[in-house]
This record gives sequence, structure tokens and C-alpha cells, in this order.
Amino acid sequence: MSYTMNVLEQAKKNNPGEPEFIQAMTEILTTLQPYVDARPEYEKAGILERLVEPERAVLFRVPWVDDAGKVRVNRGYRVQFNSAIGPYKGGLRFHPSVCLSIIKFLGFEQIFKNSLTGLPIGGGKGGSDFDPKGKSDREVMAFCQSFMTELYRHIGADTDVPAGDIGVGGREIGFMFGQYKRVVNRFEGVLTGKGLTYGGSLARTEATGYGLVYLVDEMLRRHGKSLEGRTVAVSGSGNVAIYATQKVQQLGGKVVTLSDSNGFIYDAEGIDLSLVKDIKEIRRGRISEYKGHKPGAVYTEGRGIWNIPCDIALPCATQNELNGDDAKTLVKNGCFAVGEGANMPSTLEATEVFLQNKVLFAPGKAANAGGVATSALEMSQNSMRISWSFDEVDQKLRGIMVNIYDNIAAAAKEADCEDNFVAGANIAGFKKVAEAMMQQGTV
Ligand code: NDP
Ligand code: 2IT
Repeated sequence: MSYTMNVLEQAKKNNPGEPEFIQAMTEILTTLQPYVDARPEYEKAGILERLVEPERAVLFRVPWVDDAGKVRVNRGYRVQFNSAIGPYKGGLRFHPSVCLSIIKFLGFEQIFKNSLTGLPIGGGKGGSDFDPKGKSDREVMAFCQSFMTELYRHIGADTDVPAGDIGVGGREIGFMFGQYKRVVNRFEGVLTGKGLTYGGSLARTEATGYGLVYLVDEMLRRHGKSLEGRTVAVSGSGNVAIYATQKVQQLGGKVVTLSDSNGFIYDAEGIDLSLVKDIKEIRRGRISEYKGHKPGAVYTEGRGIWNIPCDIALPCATQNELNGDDAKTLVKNGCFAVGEGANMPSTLEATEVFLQNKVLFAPGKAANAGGVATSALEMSQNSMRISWSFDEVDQKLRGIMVNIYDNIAAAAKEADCEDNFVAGANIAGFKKVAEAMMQQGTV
């Protein structure tokens, strides 16, 4: 068996009961195999054995008091995966499904994604099984303060810089930043996605969704196509979905779907985004409420969003939300491009269906890298104690996404699998991290 497949088999044995982490390793190591096996110096240096093992993982108790005066306990995580090219960087996820497997898959993906941005950031991820849904602002604050009362000792502006992810937006970052500053008695850029009054970057809120659409737009243009007049299916209705929808609309496409964990809406006239923002960003409501304000729209409980015919699909909710059957349905309905706004939204089977059917497929670690890239721009602004304008940040973001497209396309071509951006992204992301690890010796 090849070196790469040996490491994968051993890693599967070493991480029992961690299906998401195994899925992410399987995808990455399988596509890296020809590249790595042709370079025996990597085997000698144990590069892959080191890559699949986090540098450090902390798991901690998070006790807090709810509005009824009862003590609740959640689990906190921070996995510091790889610091070869910069301080650990990656989001925090608050969702009841959070477990070590999910945090490790996200942290592992983050290594390659952050490398693709071209910026000096290592890979990490964290979070908790805390569910912010239905909690009062005071309960969310109590949780965030308790979470940071432990997390603060593991992070720092030059050590590890967390940010948002599912369930963690501006409100949560604010509460965590306030507690960090209070405990360490230092005002520093330890978190990104901060509010604009205390060190946040303009365009960070929009960055993941905008970046996704910039990358997809570039991929389409290089293939003689565009977003103009296209029907687009977007899933999710959180930060990434909302700003992906906004940018598609600005570029002349029509978004006809959005979803949450309860169901999805289909609006053949095109999504009314100000209505969605009011429901989701201001009232923290459910996507089903859309129908009450837009009678022409259809709300369907449960799965099924990928049955809606579209030219382009942008899954922006969560991992494994699009399976092999969904992919076949999309292909049958004429979908010719997919951009992953979420992390690992397509199952391995779905990815295979897209590649076999020559769908232009932009994998998450390339397509959604605009969020973390803009976080790195926030870190730069904090270090320099300056703030760039919205347009400056947006221009840089666009440039970064075009550069990512160029790099993943070139890596795919070099590996003799033109337009396979899964392989292209994994190889391009790996190269820089592996080289840095080689130069830094056995650490
Ligand atoms: P939000 O919390 O803002 O929104 C998440 C959306 O996905 C909600 O509509 C939510 O529905 C839905 N969702 C979450 N979990 C599930 C689930 N288990 N089943 C079905 N739907 C679900 O998160 P973001 O928009 O920030 O994140 C969305 C995706 O994008 C995630 O995969 C995240 O890792 C990825 N991402 C985010 C970045 C960022 O900068 N925020 C950067 C790069 C990637 P509900 O309200 O019902 O839970
Ligand atoms: O998955 C991701 O890239 C994020 N959630 C954003 C991470 C960050 O540090 O901005």
C-alpha cells in the first residue's frame, strides 16, 4: 500500500467514532496521493502523520446559569491543528451537534483553506455543544463569558485567533471579546469578526458569501459562462447564505431558495433579501416566516431543497447537507456549477457525482476562504492600528478569490486532472504547509 493510504488507514484506526474527521481526511489524502507518493522526502519526514494529528486539542467544562437560575453545563473545544505557516486561525461553532469529530474535521480543512488564502495563518477550530437558539441575550452572554474564562489561556493575537462560524456571529464575538479583555487586561486583536467600533473590519460580515460568489463568478467566466440571468439555489439562511444571495443578485443572477434546519422556501420570483434579513438577522426567526410575507413563495418542511431546478447550486448551511442522490437530481435538472459556501456540505458520493458529470465544482476550502481571508485582513488592520474602507477590503477580497481560483486551477492542470478543483485545492493548499513543515524540522 502507498505511504499516503497507509497513513489514512492508520488515522482511521486512531480516530474511531469520528466519521466527519475521517471523511475529511479521506477526501484530502486520496487526492494528495499521487503528489505525495512521488516525493519520498515527505514520507521520510513523516509529513502526513504529523498533519493528521492536531498540535494540541483542549476540551473543557463550561458552566453557566440560565434565566431560571439553574446551572447548565456545556462542553467547550479548541483544536489547534497546525501552526506551520502562522498562528492558529479558525472559527468557533456553537451548535448542539458539536463534538470532537466535527471540530477536528473543521480544523483539518482549515489548514488547507488558510494556506490557499496566501496569508500567514495556521489552522484551528473550536466551539461548543451550546445551542444559542431560543436563549435570551443574557443567557448567551453568561455562556460566552464562561466559555472565554477558560479559552483565554489558550489563545492570543500571535497564538490563536478564533472567529465566528455556525451559531457565532457579532453578538457572541462581542461578549467573548469583552470577557477576554477583562481577564487579560489587554486590548488586542484576539478575535476576528469584531464590531466596527472596537476593531472589526468593514466587509467581514459580507466576506464569506461575497468571496464564494467572486470565486464562482471567476470559475464561470474562465469557462465562457456568467451568473447573469442564471437561476441559483442557495441553502441555509445564515451569514454565508445571506451575503452569497446578495452578491448573486448584484451580479444579475436569481436566487430562488433558502433554508434552515426545519425546511426550505422556494420563491420563483427571486428571494426578497431585505425580508430575509429582517426575519433572520433582526428577529432571529425561522425561514418559514418568509411565506407569511410573500404569499407566492412555497415553504416545504424538511429536506428536498436540491430538487428545485437550478443552473448553479450554492450549499451554505452545514456538512453533509447534499448527498449522492441530491447531486444526481441536480445534474439531471441541468445544474452545471456548484460552489460550497459551507464546510464539506457535499458527501464524498455527491462530490464524485459532480466530478464525473463535469459539473464545475468549487470545494469549500477554496470557495468559502473569503471569510477567513478577510479575518486575516482584520488582523493586519489591528496590528497596524488602522481601518481600511469597505471598498479597499472588498477589492482585496476579490483579488484573493481570483488568486485562489488561479492557484487551484493551475495545481489541477499540473496534476493532469484539469478542472478537478477538489484535487487542485488540496494540492495547492498542501504544498505551502508541507514546505514550511519541512523547513522547520521535526516539530
Ligand atoms: P449561521 O449560524 O449564520 O447559519 C447557519 C445556517 O445553516 C442556518 O440557516 C442554519 O439553520 C443552517 N444549519 C445549521 N446547522 C444545520 C443542520 N445541522 N441542518 C440543517 N441546517 C443547518 O452560520 P454561517 O452562515 O456562518 O455558516 C454556514 C456554513 O458556512 C457552515 O458550514 C460554516 O462552517 C461555513 N463557513 C462560515 C464562515 C463564516 O465566516 N461565517 C466561513 C467559512 C465557512 P438553523 O437556524 O435552523 O440552525
Ligand atoms: O470556516 C471558516 O473558515 C470560518 N468559520 C471563518 C474562520 C475565521 O477565522 O474567520
